[in-house]
Amino acid sequence: MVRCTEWQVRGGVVSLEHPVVLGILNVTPDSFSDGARYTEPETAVEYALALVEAGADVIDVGGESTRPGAAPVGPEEEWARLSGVVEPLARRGVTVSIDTTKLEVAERAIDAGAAIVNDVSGLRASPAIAELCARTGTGLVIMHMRGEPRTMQNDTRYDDIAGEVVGWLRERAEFARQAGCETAQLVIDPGLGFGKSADGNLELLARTGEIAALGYPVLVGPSRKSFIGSIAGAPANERLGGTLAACVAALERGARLFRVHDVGPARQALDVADAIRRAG
Ligand code: HH2
Repeated sequence: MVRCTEWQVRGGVVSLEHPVVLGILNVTPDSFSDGARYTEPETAVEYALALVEAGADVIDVGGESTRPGAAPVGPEEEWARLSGVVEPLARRGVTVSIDTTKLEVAERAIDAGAAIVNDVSGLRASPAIAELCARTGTGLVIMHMRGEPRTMQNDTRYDDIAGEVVGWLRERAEFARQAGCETAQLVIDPGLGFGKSADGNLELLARTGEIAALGYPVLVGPSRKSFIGSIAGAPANERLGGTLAACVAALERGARLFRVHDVGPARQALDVADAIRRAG
Protein backbone atom coordinates (compact mmCIF):
# COMPACT_ATOMS: atom_id res chain seq x y z
CA MET A 1 0.00 0.00 0.00
CA VAL A 2 1.26 3.51 -0.86
CA ARG A 3 1.52 5.62 2.29
CA CYS A 4 0.38 9.14 1.57
CA THR A 5 1.81 11.82 3.84
CA GLU A 6 0.31 14.93 2.26
CA TRP A 7 -2.90 15.91 0.52
CA GLN A 8 -2.30 18.47 -2.20
CA VAL A 9 -5.01 21.15 -2.09
CA ARG A 10 -5.36 24.56 -3.73
CA GLY A 11 -2.73 26.88 -2.28
CA GLY A 12 -0.99 24.33 -0.05
CA VAL A 13 -1.02 20.89 1.50
CA VAL A 14 -2.91 19.17 4.32
CA SER A 15 -0.59 16.92 6.35
CA LEU A 16 -1.81 13.32 6.66
CA GLU A 17 0.79 12.44 9.32
CA HIS A 18 -1.93 12.83 11.96
CA PRO A 19 -5.71 12.25 11.69
CA VAL A 20 -7.31 15.04 9.69
CA VAL A 21 -10.56 16.43 11.11
CA LEU A 22 -13.03 18.14 8.76
CA GLY A 23 -15.54 20.21 10.73
CA ILE A 24 -19.02 20.26 9.22
CA LEU A 25 -20.70 23.59 8.52
CA ASN A 26 -24.12 23.18 6.89
CA VAL A 27 -25.57 26.53 5.76
CA THR A 28 -28.81 24.80 4.83
CA PRO A 29 -32.36 25.07 6.19
CA ASP A 30 -32.83 21.28 6.22
CA SER A 31 -29.68 19.27 7.09
CA PHE A 32 -30.52 16.21 9.16
CA SER A 33 -28.88 17.18 12.44
CA ASP A 34 -27.98 20.88 12.25
CA GLY A 35 -30.28 22.37 9.59
CA ALA A 36 -31.21 26.08 9.85
CA ARG A 37 -28.71 26.87 12.63
CA TYR A 38 -26.08 28.63 10.50
CA THR A 39 -27.99 30.30 7.69
CA GLU A 40 -26.80 33.80 8.77
CA PRO A 41 -23.26 34.33 7.35
CA GLU A 42 -21.90 36.01 10.52
CA THR A 43 -23.15 33.21 12.76
CA ALA A 44 -21.78 30.62 10.33
CA VAL A 45 -18.30 32.22 10.13
CA GLU A 46 -18.13 32.58 13.91
CA TYR A 47 -19.13 28.95 14.35
CA ALA A 48 -16.56 27.76 11.78
CA LEU A 49 -13.77 29.70 13.52
CA ALA A 50 -14.79 28.03 16.79
CA LEU A 51 -14.48 24.64 15.05
CA VAL A 52 -10.95 25.55 13.91
CA GLU A 53 -10.15 26.60 17.49
CA ALA A 54 -11.46 23.18 18.65
CA GLY A 55 -9.06 21.39 16.30
CA ALA A 56 -10.57 21.22 12.80
CA ASP A 57 -7.96 21.10 10.03
CA VAL A 58 -10.55 21.82 7.33
CA ILE A 59 -14.05 23.32 7.33
CA ASP A 60 -16.41 21.47 4.99
CA VAL A 61 -19.16 23.90 3.97
CA GLY A 62 -22.39 22.61 2.42
CA GLY A 63 -25.27 24.56 0.91
CA GLU A 64 -27.48 21.62 -0.07
CA SER A 65 -28.67 18.85 2.24
CA THR A 66 -27.91 15.32 1.03
CA ARG A 67 -30.02 13.56 3.67
CA PRO A 68 -32.16 10.73 2.27
CA GLY A 69 -35.15 12.24 0.46
CA ALA A 70 -33.76 15.82 0.46
CA ALA A 71 -35.15 18.13 -2.24
CA PRO A 72 -32.50 19.34 -4.72
CA VAL A 73 -31.65 23.08 -4.93
CA GLY A 74 -30.44 25.03 -7.98
CA PRO A 75 -26.90 26.43 -8.30
CA GLU A 76 -27.99 30.07 -7.74
CA GLU A 77 -29.77 29.22 -4.50
CA GLU A 78 -26.90 27.00 -3.34
CA TRP A 79 -24.28 29.68 -4.01
CA ALA A 80 -26.45 32.36 -2.36
CA ARG A 81 -26.27 30.28 0.84
CA LEU A 82 -22.49 29.78 0.58
CA SER A 83 -21.18 33.08 -0.77
CA GLY A 84 -21.13 34.95 2.53
CA VAL A 85 -19.12 32.21 4.23
CA VAL A 86 -16.43 30.88 1.85
CA GLU A 87 -14.52 34.11 1.19
CA PRO A 88 -14.39 35.37 4.82
CA LEU A 89 -13.12 31.98 6.01
CA ALA A 90 -10.52 31.63 3.24
CA ARG A 91 -9.35 35.20 3.92
CA ARG A 92 -8.71 34.23 7.56
CA GLY A 93 -6.47 31.36 6.42
CA VAL A 94 -9.01 28.56 6.98
CA THR A 95 -8.74 25.59 4.60
CA VAL A 96 -12.24 25.50 3.12
CA SER A 97 -13.77 22.44 1.47
CA ILE A 98 -16.95 22.93 -0.52
CA ASP A 99 -19.51 20.13 -0.33
CA THR A 100 -21.17 20.35 -3.74
CA THR A 101 -21.95 18.29 -6.82
CA LYS A 102 -22.40 21.31 -9.12
CA LEU A 103 -19.72 22.69 -11.43
CA GLU A 104 -20.95 26.32 -11.19
CA VAL A 105 -20.91 26.23 -7.39
CA ALA A 106 -17.45 24.60 -7.29
CA GLU A 107 -16.07 27.24 -9.71
CA ARG A 108 -17.43 30.14 -7.66
CA ALA A 109 -16.21 28.63 -4.40
CA ILE A 110 -12.69 28.13 -5.79
CA ASP A 111 -12.69 31.74 -7.04
CA ALA A 112 -13.69 32.78 -3.51
CA GLY A 113 -10.78 30.82 -1.99
CA ALA A 114 -11.96 27.22 -1.43
CA ALA A 115 -9.08 24.73 -1.40
CA ILE A 116 -11.05 21.48 -1.76
CA VAL A 117 -14.17 20.17 -3.54
CA ASN A 118 -16.06 17.42 -1.71
CA ASP A 119 -18.26 15.76 -4.35
CA VAL A 120 -20.75 13.28 -2.86
CA SER A 121 -21.78 12.18 -6.35
CA GLY A 122 -18.25 10.95 -7.12
CA LEU A 123 -18.01 13.11 -10.28
CA ARG A 124 -21.24 11.71 -11.75
CA ALA A 125 -23.42 14.85 -11.38
CA SER A 126 -20.79 17.18 -12.93
CA PRO A 127 -17.89 15.20 -14.45
CA ALA A 128 -16.20 18.51 -15.39
CA ILE A 129 -15.40 19.08 -11.68
CA ALA A 130 -12.45 16.71 -12.25
CA GLU A 131 -10.98 18.96 -14.95
CA LEU A 132 -11.68 22.06 -12.83
CA CYS A 133 -9.76 20.56 -9.89
CA ALA A 134 -6.92 19.50 -12.18
CA ARG A 135 -6.62 22.99 -13.69
CA THR A 136 -6.78 24.85 -10.37
CA GLY A 137 -4.84 22.38 -8.16
CA THR A 138 -7.88 21.95 -5.92
CA GLY A 139 -8.10 18.93 -3.60
CA LEU A 140 -10.92 16.54 -4.50
CA VAL A 141 -12.92 14.14 -2.32
CA ILE A 142 -14.58 11.41 -4.38
CA MET A 143 -17.44 9.81 -2.43
CA HIS A 144 -19.36 6.66 -3.29
CA MET A 145 -23.12 6.98 -3.65
CA ARG A 146 -25.46 4.71 -5.55
CA GLY A 147 -28.24 6.74 -7.23
CA GLU A 148 -29.01 10.22 -5.84
CA PRO A 149 -30.11 11.50 -2.43
CA ARG A 150 -33.83 11.53 -3.26
CA THR A 151 -33.91 7.82 -4.07
CA MET A 152 -30.71 6.33 -2.66
CA GLN A 153 -32.35 4.46 0.23
CA ASN A 154 -34.87 2.70 -2.07
CA ASP A 155 -32.51 -0.20 -2.71
CA THR A 156 -29.64 -0.81 -0.32
CA ARG A 157 -28.84 -4.43 -1.26
CA TYR A 158 -25.39 -5.38 -2.55
CA ASP A 159 -23.88 -8.79 -3.28
CA ASP A 160 -20.51 -7.66 -1.93
CA ILE A 161 -20.71 -4.11 -0.64
CA ALA A 162 -16.99 -3.53 -0.01
CA GLY A 163 -16.00 -5.10 -3.33
CA GLU A 164 -18.50 -2.95 -5.21
CA VAL A 165 -17.50 0.28 -3.41
CA VAL A 166 -13.78 -0.40 -3.91
CA GLY A 167 -14.24 -1.12 -7.64
CA TRP A 168 -16.37 2.00 -8.09
CA LEU A 169 -13.91 4.27 -6.23
CA ARG A 170 -11.00 2.85 -8.25
CA GLU A 171 -12.79 3.66 -11.50
CA ARG A 172 -13.84 7.18 -10.38
CA ALA A 173 -10.30 8.03 -9.17
CA GLU A 174 -8.93 6.81 -12.50
CA PHE A 175 -11.45 9.05 -14.27
CA ALA A 176 -10.19 12.05 -12.22
CA ARG A 177 -6.58 11.19 -13.08
CA GLN A 178 -7.41 10.97 -16.76
CA ALA A 179 -8.97 14.44 -16.50
CA GLY A 180 -5.56 15.66 -15.27
CA CYS A 181 -5.73 15.39 -11.45
CA GLU A 182 -2.57 14.33 -9.64
CA THR A 183 -2.91 11.27 -7.39
CA ALA A 184 -1.88 13.52 -4.47
CA GLN A 185 -4.97 15.70 -5.00
CA LEU A 186 -7.42 12.82 -4.48
CA VAL A 187 -9.14 11.45 -1.38
CA ILE A 188 -11.73 8.65 -1.47
CA ASP A 189 -14.75 8.04 0.76
CA PRO A 190 -17.07 4.99 1.01
CA GLY A 191 -20.10 7.28 1.55
CA LEU A 192 -21.51 5.99 4.84
CA GLY A 193 -25.30 6.35 4.83
CA PHE A 194 -25.54 7.01 1.09
CA GLY A 195 -27.62 4.17 -0.37
CA LYS A 196 -26.54 1.68 2.31
CA SER A 197 -28.32 -0.30 5.01
CA ALA A 198 -27.19 -0.07 8.65
CA ASP A 199 -25.40 -3.43 8.28
CA GLY A 200 -23.85 -2.27 5.01
CA ASN A 201 -22.35 0.78 6.74
CA LEU A 202 -20.92 -1.41 9.50
CA GLU A 203 -19.40 -3.80 6.98
CA LEU A 204 -17.83 -0.91 5.06
CA LEU A 205 -16.29 0.43 8.26
CA ALA A 206 -15.04 -3.05 9.19
CA ARG A 207 -13.45 -3.36 5.73
CA THR A 208 -11.91 0.14 5.56
CA GLY A 209 -8.54 -1.55 5.02
CA GLU A 210 -9.65 -2.81 1.61
CA ILE A 211 -10.57 0.74 0.60
CA ALA A 212 -7.27 2.14 1.91
CA ALA A 213 -5.45 -0.55 -0.12
CA LEU A 214 -6.40 1.38 -3.28
CA GLY A 215 -3.58 3.77 -2.34
CA TYR A 216 -5.56 6.99 -1.85
CA PRO A 217 -6.16 8.56 1.58
CA VAL A 218 -9.56 7.48 2.95
CA LEU A 219 -12.13 9.86 4.47
CA VAL A 220 -15.12 8.64 6.47
CA GLY A 221 -18.23 10.57 7.50
CA PRO A 222 -20.12 8.58 10.17
CA SER A 223 -21.08 11.67 12.20
CA ARG A 224 -24.51 11.28 13.90
CA LYS A 225 -25.78 9.04 11.06
CA SER A 226 -28.76 6.77 11.44
CA PHE A 227 -26.77 3.51 11.43
CA ILE A 228 -25.38 4.70 14.79
CA GLY A 229 -28.93 5.44 15.96
CA SER A 230 -30.00 1.94 14.91
CA ILE A 231 -27.53 0.49 17.43
CA ALA A 232 -27.69 3.17 20.12
CA GLY A 233 -31.41 3.93 19.84
CA ALA A 234 -30.52 7.63 20.19
CA PRO A 235 -31.69 10.69 18.23
CA ALA A 236 -29.22 12.49 15.89
CA ASN A 237 -27.90 14.95 18.48
CA GLU A 238 -27.16 12.19 21.01
CA ARG A 239 -24.89 10.02 18.85
CA LEU A 240 -21.50 11.42 19.84
CA GLY A 241 -20.24 8.24 21.54
CA GLY A 242 -21.16 6.12 18.53
CA THR A 243 -19.65 8.66 16.15
CA LEU A 244 -16.33 8.57 18.02
CA ALA A 245 -16.35 4.74 18.09
CA ALA A 246 -16.90 4.65 14.32
CA CYS A 247 -14.10 7.18 13.71
CA VAL A 248 -11.62 5.27 15.89
CA ALA A 249 -12.56 1.92 14.30
CA ALA A 250 -11.97 3.44 10.84
CA LEU A 251 -8.66 5.01 11.94
CA GLU A 252 -7.41 1.64 13.14
CA ARG A 253 -8.22 0.18 9.73
CA GLY A 254 -6.42 2.87 7.74
CA ALA A 255 -8.75 5.91 7.39
CA ARG A 256 -6.91 9.24 7.70
CA LEU A 257 -9.66 11.87 7.39
CA PHE A 258 -12.85 12.28 9.44
CA ARG A 259 -15.83 14.51 8.65
CA VAL A 260 -17.58 15.33 11.93
CA HIS A 261 -19.98 17.77 13.59
CA ASP A 262 -18.43 17.52 17.08
CA VAL A 263 -14.86 18.60 16.37
CA GLY A 264 -13.39 18.89 19.89
CA PRO A 265 -14.34 15.37 21.06
CA ALA A 266 -13.34 13.85 17.69
CA ARG A 267 -9.95 15.61 17.78
CA GLN A 268 -9.26 14.22 21.23
CA ALA A 269 -10.48 10.68 20.51
CA LEU A 270 -8.56 10.44 17.23
CA ASP A 271 -5.34 11.92 18.64
CA VAL A 272 -5.35 9.48 21.56
CA ALA A 273 -6.22 6.49 19.35
CA ASP A 274 -3.50 7.55 16.88
CA ALA A 275 -0.92 7.89 19.67
CA ILE A 276 -1.79 4.35 20.85
CA ARG A 277 -1.48 3.07 17.28
CA ARG A 278 1.97 4.61 16.97
CA ALA A 279 3.08 3.30 20.36
CA GLY A 280 2.34 -0.22 19.12
N1 HH2 B 1 -22.08 12.99 4.53
C1 HH2 B 1 -22.94 14.02 4.41
C2 HH2 B 1 -22.64 15.11 3.58
N2 HH2 B 1 -21.46 15.16 2.91
N3 HH2 B 1 -19.38 14.20 2.35
C3 HH2 B 1 -18.51 13.18 2.45
N4 HH2 B 1 -17.35 13.22 1.78
N5 HH2 B 1 -18.76 12.08 3.22
C4 HH2 B 1 -19.93 11.96 3.93
O1 HH2 B 1 -20.13 10.92 4.60
C5 HH2 B 1 -20.89 13.02 3.84
C6 HH2 B 1 -20.57 14.15 3.03
C7 HH2 B 1 -24.25 14.00 5.15
O2 HH2 B 1 -24.15 14.56 6.42
P1 HH2 B 1 -24.56 16.06 6.87
O3 HH2 B 1 -23.76 17.08 6.16
O4 HH2 B 1 -24.45 16.11 8.34
O5 HH2 B 1 -26.08 16.21 6.52
P2 HH2 B 1 -26.86 16.83 5.29
O6 HH2 B 1 -26.44 16.12 4.05
O7 HH2 B 1 -28.31 16.61 5.63
O8 HH2 B 1 -26.51 18.29 5.18
